[in-house]
Amino acid sequence: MTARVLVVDDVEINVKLLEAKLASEYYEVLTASNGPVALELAEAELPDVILLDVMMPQMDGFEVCRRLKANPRTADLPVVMVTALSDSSSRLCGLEAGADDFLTKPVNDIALFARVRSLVRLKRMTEEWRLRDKICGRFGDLDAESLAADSAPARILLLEEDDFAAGRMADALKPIANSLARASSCADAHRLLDADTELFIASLSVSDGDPLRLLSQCRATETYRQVPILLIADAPDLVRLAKGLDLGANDYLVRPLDRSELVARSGSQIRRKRMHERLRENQRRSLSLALTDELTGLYNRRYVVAHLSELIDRLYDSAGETAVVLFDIDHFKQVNDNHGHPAGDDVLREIAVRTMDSLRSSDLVARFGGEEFLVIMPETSLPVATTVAERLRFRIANERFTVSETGVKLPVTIRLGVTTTGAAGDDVDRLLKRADDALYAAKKSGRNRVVAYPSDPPAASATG
Ligand code: GH3
Ligand code: MG
Ligand code: MG
Repeated sequence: MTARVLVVDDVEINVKLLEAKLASEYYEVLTASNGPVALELAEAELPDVILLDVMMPQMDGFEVCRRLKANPRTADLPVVMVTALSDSSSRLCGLEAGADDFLTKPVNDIALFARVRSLVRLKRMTEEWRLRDKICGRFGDLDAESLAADSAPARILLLEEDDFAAGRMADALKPIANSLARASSCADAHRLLDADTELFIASLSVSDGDPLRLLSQCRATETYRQVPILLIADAPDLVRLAKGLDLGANDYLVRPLDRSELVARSGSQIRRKRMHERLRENQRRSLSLALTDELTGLYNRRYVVAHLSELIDRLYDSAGETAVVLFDIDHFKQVNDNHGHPAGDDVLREIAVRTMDSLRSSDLVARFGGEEFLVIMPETSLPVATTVAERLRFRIANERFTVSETGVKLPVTIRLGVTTTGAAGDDVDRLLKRADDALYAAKKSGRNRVVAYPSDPPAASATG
C-alpha cells in the first residue's frame, strides 16, 4: 500500500531521516519545516498521514494539530505527533489537540511503519464511507438521536490476566463504559466477544492463549471485524506490538498505563467505530427505504425527483434534452376490487418488469406513486420519447397479466403523458406539471393512449 506522508519538523536532519526511511518503503514524502507551511501543504495536498514534530518555533505541533482538526478539509487527516518528550502530559496535550498517535524520537522503524500503515488503512476506510454517505446522505437523515449516541457509555471487553491491573483499568474506564466484561484468558475473551462489543482492550502479556492469534481470528470473522482493538503492551515489546498493528489492531498503549490516556484512546476508538456504523447504517437505510420502492424494486419518487433536478442542472451546460414519460394504470382500482390486493401487486410488479424491458439501460424508471410510474430518458427528443411511450403502451395492452394466485389473465392498459425539458428556466416542477397535464389529457381522450406535450405547451393545456 503506497501513501503520501507529510513530514513536519524544524530540524532539517530529522526531516531527512524520516524522509529517507519512508522513501525506502516507497511512501511518497512531502516536507515542511514549520507550522504555517505544514498547514498550507496539508490543505493543498491532503496527504494520507502527517508526522508532526511537537517542538517548533513560531507555532508548536499542538497548535498545528488543533488547526488541522478544526479545518473541515483537513480534519480527517491522521496526525502522528513525533516528540522527544515521552511524558504523559505532552501525550495528553496532543490527544486533546486531536492527534491520532505518537512516536518518540529516535523513531523506531517498526513502530513508524506499523503506525503509518494502520492510519492509512483507517483513512481509506473513512474516505470510502464519506463518499458513499455523500451520494446517499442527502436522502437519509442523520438524526439527532444517533448523533447523541456518540457520547453514550460503551460496551467494552477487557482481556487482562492480572486482577489488580484489570481492576485499575476498569475503574479508569467507568465514566465511558456502561458494561465492562473482563476476560482473563483468550478463550474467555473469544466467548465474550460479540458484534455489539464497541471496544476490545487486549493485554499482550496474557499467557493463557495467544492474544495475537485471537486478534487475527477477530479480523477474519465477519461478525467482529469492525470491533476496535486496543492493545496493551508491556515495556516496549515493539515487535509483537507491530505484528498486532499489522494484524489489524487499531491502537495501543504501553505500560505503565496512564489513566487519562487510556480513557482518551478508548474514547476515540469508540467514537470512530460509531461514526463508521452511523455512516453505514445511514447508507443502508437510504438505499433500502429512502431510494427504492419495496414492491417493485424500482427507484421511488424521492430518488427520481433528486435525480431529475441533478440532470436538469447539468442540462444548462450541455444544451441537451431530457424526456420524461409519466404513466398511470387505467382503472387499476377495479383490479384490486375484483381480484384482490395481491393481484393488484402482481400487476404493479409486472408493469415494472415490462417497462424495464422496453427501455435503454441509461433510462431510469421509478414508481412515482401508487399506480403511477415515471420514466426519465436522457438525451431524448420528444418524437423519440413518444415512440418509446407508444411501444410501452402496446407492450402492456398487447399481452394479458397473469394473477399468480389464481392464474387468471387480466387485460391491463396504461395511459402516458410525454414531455421534454425546455428552455433555460424550466425546472423539475414545471416539467412534471407538463407531463401530468399530458397524462390528464390522455385520460380525457379515452385512456390507453399516449399524449405528448412539447416544452412550450399548447394554450389548451393551460386550462387543463
Ligand atoms: P384511473 O383509470 O382514473 O387511473 O382509475 P384508477 O382506478 O386506476 O385510479 P384510482 O386513483 O381511483 O385508484 C388507484 C388504486 O391503486 C387505488 C389504490 O388502492 C391502488 N393502489 C395504490 N398502491 C397500491 C399497491 O401498492 N398495491 C395495490 N394492489 N394497489 C395499490
Ligand atoms: Mg389509474
Ligand atoms: Mg390514479
